[in-house]
Amino acid sequence: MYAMLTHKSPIQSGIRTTEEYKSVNTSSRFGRFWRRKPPRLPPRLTPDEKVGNNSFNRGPKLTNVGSKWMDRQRDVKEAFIHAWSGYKKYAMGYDELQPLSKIGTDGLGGLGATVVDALDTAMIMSADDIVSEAGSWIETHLLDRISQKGQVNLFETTIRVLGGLLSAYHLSGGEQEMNPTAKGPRPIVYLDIAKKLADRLLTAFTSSPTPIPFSDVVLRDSTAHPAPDGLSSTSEVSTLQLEFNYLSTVSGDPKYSMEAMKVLEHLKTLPKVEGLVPIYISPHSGEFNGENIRLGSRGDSYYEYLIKVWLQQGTTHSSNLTYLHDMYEEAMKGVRHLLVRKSIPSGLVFVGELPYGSTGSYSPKMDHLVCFLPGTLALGATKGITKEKAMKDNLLTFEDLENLKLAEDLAKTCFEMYSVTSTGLSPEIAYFHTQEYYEGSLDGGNKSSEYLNDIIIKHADRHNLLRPETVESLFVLYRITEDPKYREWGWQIFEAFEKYTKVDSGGYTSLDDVTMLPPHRRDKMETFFLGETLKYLYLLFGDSSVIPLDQFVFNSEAHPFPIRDLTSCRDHLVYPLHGHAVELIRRAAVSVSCTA
Ligand code: DMJ
Repeated sequence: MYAMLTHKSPIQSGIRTTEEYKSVNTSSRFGRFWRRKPPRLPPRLTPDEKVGNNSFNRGPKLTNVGSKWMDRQRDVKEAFIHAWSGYKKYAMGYDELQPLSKIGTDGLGGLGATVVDALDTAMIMSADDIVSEAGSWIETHLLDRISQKGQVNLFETTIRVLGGLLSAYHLSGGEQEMNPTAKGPRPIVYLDIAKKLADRLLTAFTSSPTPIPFSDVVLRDSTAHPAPDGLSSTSEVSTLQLEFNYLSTVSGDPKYSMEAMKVLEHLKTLPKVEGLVPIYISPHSGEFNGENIRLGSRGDSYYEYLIKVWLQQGTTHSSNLTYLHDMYEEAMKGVRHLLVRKSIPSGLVFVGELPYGSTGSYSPKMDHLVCFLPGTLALGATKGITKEKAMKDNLLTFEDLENLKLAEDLAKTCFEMYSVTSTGLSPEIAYFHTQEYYEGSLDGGNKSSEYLNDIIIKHADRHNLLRPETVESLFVLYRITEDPKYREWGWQIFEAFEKYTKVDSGGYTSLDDVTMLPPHRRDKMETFFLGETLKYLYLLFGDSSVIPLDQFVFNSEAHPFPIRDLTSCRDHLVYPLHGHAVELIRRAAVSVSCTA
């Protein structure tokens, strides 16, 4: 605390002075907390902090390791500013930017998805101008859009827009009923809009004859509809709960959580294959449809939310959600038993698919989307603390150790999916060479990769959409194992994005073929490039005490929500205090965790 108030920083302009800070806090819950428990003395500063980690003005380069990562983190922030500047210039208020055509496009229903998805990344990076621009657009336009727009997808709107609003509410000081940055609107504005949006989205649950929601909502008349084939994706119906739970916590209205949690309670009762589930489910019957099992598209975040929703409640609050932990653990055993294999000749560990169920043939196909799994496995194993601490305190079960090992093996495979191509960027889908499966002459084009014969990339799968899953897992694995190789891998991936996807006039673009030099560009900047990819890279290169993984849980679109756990209050006091964003996030975390 003392360190924060006296630390001189060129970007602390939004931080209150000592006197302002004291007076604001005398009536806040945060203030009450401090009166109860006096702050510790300032922690010792690391080399990163001593040179001012929060300064984004390039000074003389320092030779130590800390300064290398500070420089790299600054490069990621510059990339974010470049991405935003293209969006702002050509597409402000549209869902996405087409950076080559220099126009905006509404592929997600027209709620300005990039603005909302990018906002908390800007907050975390202390990109204050962007926080103001995005915040003021949201305050001025988003409510009208919500009441006037047509059909939106329940899942996409929940993870990107509702999730983005809620994390912005939290990171801007919402629970403290104050705005510590003075950038953008008051936090309550984000919460009010989130509630109005969620009230309409709730129709997807309440219109369905079963606990499984319909996939789409028409916002202007609050009606909900099933997808044309009548089915919902399993991952979509099970990837709403972090957001609706958190909204219930901060709004005090249980209805959001109740509807969303009915889905998971219902899924608990359905038959599974060693914990694994088909990728479609019918909102009409409430039953799974078909036998296709995979952890890629339509399956992925079912597994992610099982463990994250359990973690969200805090381990001391979660006894009634133990079933989620059990479902997760059974599913991961199923993954290890039925889906994990090794490629030949070089033995990359991968997760394949069972398109015809457990009795049908195995497909050695792995979507890039599956690369969320290493991060989720590592998080589930240590619950967000470091591996070293978990081992020292004897906290890891046999299952945790198996999952952690698999996490590290899969993270390597995901990284090799990038480095096997001539651009250094991953294809959307890879196949792996096994005894039963081989297709020649379909490699990634990087002749120096030792995995050129292990990874097969079909022509139709060679595109790259700027997806986050691999850097997400590298970030989580770095935090948990503290192995610097994950940072180095992340840097290589970032450099490839810079080299091949950056558009000079502003923004970044998806690619058609990562195996060709130069790659043909696709003309689309997905919202998750700002919401997830650049956020995870920034956090990977930064101080591990920013948004600690035992105190925050990231939704599927990388929007962090605080974990509810009274026992961790102590830990909030020992964050290294080196900047605006850290202090902002620390105060927000304290308020919810220690006064809930
Ligand atoms: C994001 O919208 C989310 O991460 C989602 O869960 C899966 N796909 C994209 C990013 O690839």
